[in-house]
Amino acid sequence: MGKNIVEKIIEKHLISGTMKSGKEIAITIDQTLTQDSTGTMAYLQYEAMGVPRVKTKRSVAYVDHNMLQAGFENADDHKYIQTVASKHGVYFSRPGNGICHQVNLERFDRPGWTLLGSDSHTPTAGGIGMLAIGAGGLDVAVAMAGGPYYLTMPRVCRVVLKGKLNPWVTAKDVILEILRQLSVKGGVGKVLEYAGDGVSTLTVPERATITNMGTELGATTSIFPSDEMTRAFMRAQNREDEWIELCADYDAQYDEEIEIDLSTLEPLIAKPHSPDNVDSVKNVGPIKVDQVAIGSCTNSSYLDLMRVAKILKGKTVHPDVSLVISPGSKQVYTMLAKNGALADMVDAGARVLECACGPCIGMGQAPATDAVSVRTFNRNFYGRSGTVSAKVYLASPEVAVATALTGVLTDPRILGEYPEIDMPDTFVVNDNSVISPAEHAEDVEVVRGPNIKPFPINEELKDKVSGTVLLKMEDNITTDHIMPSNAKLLPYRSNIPYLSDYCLTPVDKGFPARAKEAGGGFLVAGHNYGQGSSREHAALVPLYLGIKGVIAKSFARIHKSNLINSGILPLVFVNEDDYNTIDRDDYIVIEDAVNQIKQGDTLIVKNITKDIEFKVKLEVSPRLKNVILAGGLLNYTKKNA
Ligand code: MIC
Ligand code: SF4
Repeated sequence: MGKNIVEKIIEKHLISGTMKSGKEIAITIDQTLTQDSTGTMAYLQYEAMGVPRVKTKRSVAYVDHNMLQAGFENADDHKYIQTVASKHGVYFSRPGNGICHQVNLERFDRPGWTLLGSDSHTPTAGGIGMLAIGAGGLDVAVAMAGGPYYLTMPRVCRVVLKGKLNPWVTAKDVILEILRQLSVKGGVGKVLEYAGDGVSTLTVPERATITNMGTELGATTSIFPSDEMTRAFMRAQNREDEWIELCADYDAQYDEEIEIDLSTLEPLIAKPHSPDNVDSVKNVGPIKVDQVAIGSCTNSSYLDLMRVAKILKGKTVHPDVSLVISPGSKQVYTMLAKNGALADMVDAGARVLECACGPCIGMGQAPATDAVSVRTFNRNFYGRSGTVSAKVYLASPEVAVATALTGVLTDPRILGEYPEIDMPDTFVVNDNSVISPAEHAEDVEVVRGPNIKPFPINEELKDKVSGTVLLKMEDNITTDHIMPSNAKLLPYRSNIPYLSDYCLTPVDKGFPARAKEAGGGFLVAGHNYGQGSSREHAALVPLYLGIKGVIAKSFARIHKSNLINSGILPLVFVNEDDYNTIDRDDYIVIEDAVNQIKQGDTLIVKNITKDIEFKVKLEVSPRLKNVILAGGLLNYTKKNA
């Protein structure tokens, strides 16, 4: 029987387990990437493992998130990452070199290889045919130390792309359409593998836009075949020698299939506050827009920004709109500068920022009170822009730039002829902002500023786990709710005690104080708890606050594994109706927890306040049970070393 692309790559990297969906497997990791807002924690954890030099084929540490240096904190973190990377064999991509996913796509991603990144948008590399997965920093630290990555063998969903996109309709509209169909939890436990005659009409950066935002489906990852288009992109990046052909066998099997006819799509937009709240630009209509932001790892490629520049050329941004543009990488920025496109943007009145995540993670450019912001990014979660009353919409660069010119949400098809941009035969290649690691570790002293504080480590699980329900939440709580990130908080990513005062405050401002007073307890939530980012802080900070377990209707993949790595119980209601019987301030107890976990997958929870019992499931592999019993992955690893 033939194989699909996912099976082909996993088979080559399989260390243990069988490739049966739902079963735990372990794979080797060829490459890792970290970025600075998750990286400090990842390298502190790596150091705690005591492995002198990374064992991957390539590991890269990026600095792209915490770029505003309003105080010493971010600069300190950059210095720590640069020195710790150098000491342990990790390449360092300097601030200014670009957003990790864009740079990795240009310079390092390889078809057929595996990549583990401490950022949820690591699947961007699927655009080149790499099996690329986002994970918590600790998982990435383990991979750098040469350990396998454990995951649940995903179901593979074949996404058949038919036909060709019409002018002004883009890759962003493809993924928005898929989000409209499948929702933000429709991809959980799955990999989306693209196929069909429409694939060959999409360039690698366009494919990468689709795989990037596949993260918003909750998917493990997304992947495209590696074909002649991939080869042309890699040739233009001066690395054709790293290209291999990769496609599914003609008789490959899939767990499910969806079909998208590219020629029927139109410009789409995700409305506040969820990437799956999708409608057509036409239906939403000409609402007044205050801010337009173009960039992020979803839409900041050379092709995207060249089209934007061409549309802006000789025109003026609407007086009521602030247009900000952040190029994705130094390569993109240099090319725009050299060919004059940068001048066209600046001349039209755009505010061009440095190449970094910037406004996507609330690092500056927070919109005005109640403002409408149209962004080419991948997330519009509540409060993420830095302004809680802002209404953030997600769309293609074409919709964004048309809107910046008119001042109202605009279907770009009114702009006339579509500016076709050809893929360059050669990109400007200059890797001088990627610093190679030191040859001799002893030459490097790791620099640790005062902002770097120790991180909390759990204890072995107790027999009796009890506490108060400190907060009851709805469906789709994001990591931006659990551990908000913005210009004021991102500088404290290495300082868990400081962050703890902001945990879950977008849901309930009183939560941190209540948790501290109670000395910890439980959280209760609806479906898809913890969707979004890979930030471990969304588990480490609750751990610091004494959270012992989260009881939810379902969990998002990366967050669930971060909870387990921290030794926090991720429990799922066996009967969803029990969610309705439990309230904030109820006192709950799990008796004989250790034995209950050892003996089965179901645990009895007693609600003492209501004098009732209900059942919860601990849906984890036997290995992960031991991680939980040990009080988290670091303890487990030490115990088994
Ligand atoms: C994000 O887009 O939410 C981030 C910021 O890149 C996060 C990582 C982080 O929180 O540091 C992610 O996507 O994993
Ligand atoms: Fe950076 Fe935004 Fe991409 Fe996250 S989603 S990596 S914050 S650009």
